[in-house]
Amino acid sequence: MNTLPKEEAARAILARNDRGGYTVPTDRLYPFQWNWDSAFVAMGFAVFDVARAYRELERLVEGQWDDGMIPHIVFHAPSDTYFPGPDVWGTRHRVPTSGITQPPVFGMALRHVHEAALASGTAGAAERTTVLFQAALRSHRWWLSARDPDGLGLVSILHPWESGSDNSPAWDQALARVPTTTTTAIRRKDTGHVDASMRPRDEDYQRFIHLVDTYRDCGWDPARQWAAAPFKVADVQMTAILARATADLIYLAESLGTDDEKAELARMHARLCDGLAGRWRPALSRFVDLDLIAGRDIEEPTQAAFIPLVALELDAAQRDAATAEIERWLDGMVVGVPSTPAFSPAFEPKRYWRGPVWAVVNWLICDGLRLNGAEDLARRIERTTVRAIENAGFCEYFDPTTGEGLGGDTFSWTAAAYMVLGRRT
Ligand code: 9WN
Repeated sequence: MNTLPKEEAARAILARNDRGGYTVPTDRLYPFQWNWDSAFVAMGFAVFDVARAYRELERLVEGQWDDGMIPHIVFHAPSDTYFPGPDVWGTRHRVPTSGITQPPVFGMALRHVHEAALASGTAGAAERTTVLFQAALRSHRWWLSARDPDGLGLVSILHPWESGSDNSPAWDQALARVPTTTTTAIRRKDTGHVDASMRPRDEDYQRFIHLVDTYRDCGWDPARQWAAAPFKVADVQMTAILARATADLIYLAESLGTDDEKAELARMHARLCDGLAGRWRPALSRFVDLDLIAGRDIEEPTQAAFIPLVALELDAAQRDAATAEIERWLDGMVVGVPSTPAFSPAFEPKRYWRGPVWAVVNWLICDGLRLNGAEDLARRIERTTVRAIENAGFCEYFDPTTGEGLGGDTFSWTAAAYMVLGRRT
């Protein structure tokens, strides 16, 4: 098998962040199991240890709620280095978890791990995939019923943390309507691990926790939360990941599912792809979110604009426009794709989701570019991502203008991205 210059270091990070079948994103800053991190990490493990890749997904599913939701954090073991911990969430699952979710990369990871299992002749693959396939299907049903009750073909986030892009400029206006009052005392730990200038601001945290307080007061009931939510955004990044994951479940259902499941997944997929296709804005050459409370498009440019490529085959005009727009965002950058482009007034190259480059975002964008026949651009982005990691280390994110590594270091999903993207360059 090919190895990469930093292969050993990447594997060592996954070993070091292993807490017993699940991987923390990084020590101390994020000391629990995170939902979409683990899905990417499972694909990283699949490069060299398929059984461990399955284990990552199985441990995440231990946190799945009876209604199908897979929470954004599973608190398998206590730690006092992160806020907000289980006491703030006050959920009632058998394992302590948060009460919100994160992008459902799970279904994409499951197909990836299953294919790696078949290729390597791993024992018990069909049985393990089947159990996880059922978990994924339940979670996709939850998405459509809880987060698209009006049948728009778009799923909504009720908290910026659900998007995985917590302080993105895309949320600025919608979040500004959320009060800063909280019943929970805010005791941030993140700024003790990472410089405050690279993290969300205190005011963001006040609003984040106001939302947690609101939904906890709803008893975490999806319908009550939907009715009470002061923040409700139909998100193209989330919808695209769900649509793509649904396509991956359809693929798995061919060998592991029933006819009814195949038909149900096909209906879900059509509904999501239709919804997503309607979010293309030719004048902007990208896809846009919809603020359901204000009833208006969110036009702030962020990486989410290009994630739909992972789910949709664009027509030639759209594809040319989207790739030209990505090229514009890369212009003058040492490493792209920036989470917010340099021409945006909101651009802050070192602050978290307001400019920095994230390796896993590039992974999604490049998969989308490939699906849409833009192989050269995909390879270019992958190469610069891998080079940034080799130069700066396995950091949480990177300054696009310098390539400097920022945020937490020894990051699990960056190690996973390195192994997967590195093998393509
Ligand atoms: C809140 C773990 C997670 C990622 C998110 C990233 C960050 C958490 C935080 O870290 O969010 O979920 O406390 O900042 O934004 O994408 O999953 O790596």
